[in-house]
Amino acid sequence: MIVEKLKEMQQFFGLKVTGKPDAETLEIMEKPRCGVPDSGDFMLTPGNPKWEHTDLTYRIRNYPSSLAESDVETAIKKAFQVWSGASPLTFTRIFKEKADIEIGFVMRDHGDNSPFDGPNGILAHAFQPGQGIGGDAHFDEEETWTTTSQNYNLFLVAAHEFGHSLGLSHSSDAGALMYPTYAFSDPSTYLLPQDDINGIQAIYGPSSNPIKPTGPSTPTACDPKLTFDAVTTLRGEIFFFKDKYFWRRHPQLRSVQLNFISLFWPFLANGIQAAYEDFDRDLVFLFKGNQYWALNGYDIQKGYPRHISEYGFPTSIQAIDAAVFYRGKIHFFVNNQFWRYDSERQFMEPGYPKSTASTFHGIESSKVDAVFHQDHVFIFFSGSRYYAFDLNTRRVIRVGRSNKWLNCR
Ligand code: 2NI
Ligand code: CA
Ligand code: ZN
Ligand code: ZN
Repeated sequence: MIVEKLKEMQQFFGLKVTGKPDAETLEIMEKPRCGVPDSGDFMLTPGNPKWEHTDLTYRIRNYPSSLAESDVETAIKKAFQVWSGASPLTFTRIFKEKADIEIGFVMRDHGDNSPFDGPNGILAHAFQPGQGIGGDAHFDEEETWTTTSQNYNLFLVAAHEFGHSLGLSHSSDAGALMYPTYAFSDPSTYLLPQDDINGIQAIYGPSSNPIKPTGPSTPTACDPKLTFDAVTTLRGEIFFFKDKYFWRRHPQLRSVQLNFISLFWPFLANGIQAAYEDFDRDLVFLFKGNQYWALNGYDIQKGYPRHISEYGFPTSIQAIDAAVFYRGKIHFFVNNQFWRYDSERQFMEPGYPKSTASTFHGIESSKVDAVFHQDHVFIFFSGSRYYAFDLNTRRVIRVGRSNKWLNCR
């Protein structure tokens, strides 16, 4: 069992797969991880193989039964553009042998000692740069290839495989294209993640484009400048939202996991701005712009998203910074003020908004990013700091770095 785990880890980090805790394995295991595993970096293929010319050619040898030929051609072309946009490489389609990168849809045993396995599992594989089979990409013909969010999007898988064709190995950055597990992203708005840009440029140098491309970065838990978009409890756990991700923390286990918002709630927007848990109704409410959603665990409630004006906000309020539910009242923070909504009687209480600093002495910043509560303490997040405000003594009892909540020092 431990041997299997060690093997898995060695494979992941590109070490020799021995199943034994040897020196290089121990070194990786002892690296500080801040309770968030696998937030790391791109990796080059061992031996650093690369193409010695930048004008690469490709050929589509055959087509899958699951997708129209023109859709395959578009997906492949777009997948190469992902890499040509971030490097000096160019890709030209040719129609006769032998292209640098030969592309084929094959199944089961197909003569390279790496048989495919039918639907799911292994989706595709590609060979590192080199002569002959080097650079070639094979796709499992038994998958259902799509141009949509249905499994599996050919563009995304092809872009991943071509990373291998160019000399990249798997990355440990969960947001990277070269991460070893498939995760859907919308091809129409796809940007090559920064980790993959760093990887391809480490091999081939920067793009010749005068406008240097940059891509989305996966947030790192222990970045001292880390800020949150929204924080809420959810059935005993704490959820910290940031961009298209959230961290999920179990209070007793002290373990923290990074996840995609879209993996849990495919219908939700990225960049959630505020969130609270309604304990009385076992619902979590999430806010972005003037919209909000109600969730019961994984499930969205009927009739959502709704407009925040339903809480009684004036039309001048178009977004909420932070929200917390406490004893039947919802506190909504907007800029340096807050509103209070009576959740039982369903109305905005009179006399609001009030200045945040005048009610919560010590919360002086002009804006709160996120807030949640533990017992009778509100935990405010503003920039890279948090403030624990005791509702009984009505003062700040603790301050610290926001990322302390992700077990960073
Ligand atoms: C995952 C598994 C796979 C082939 C491709 C992926 C993949 C990963 C990330 C994205 C898209 C596709 C993104 N974004 O097959 C199973 C494991 N093997 C053999 C590979 O990793 N092949 O490349
Ligand atoms: Ca398969
Ligand atoms: Zn193959
Ligand atoms: Zn791969």
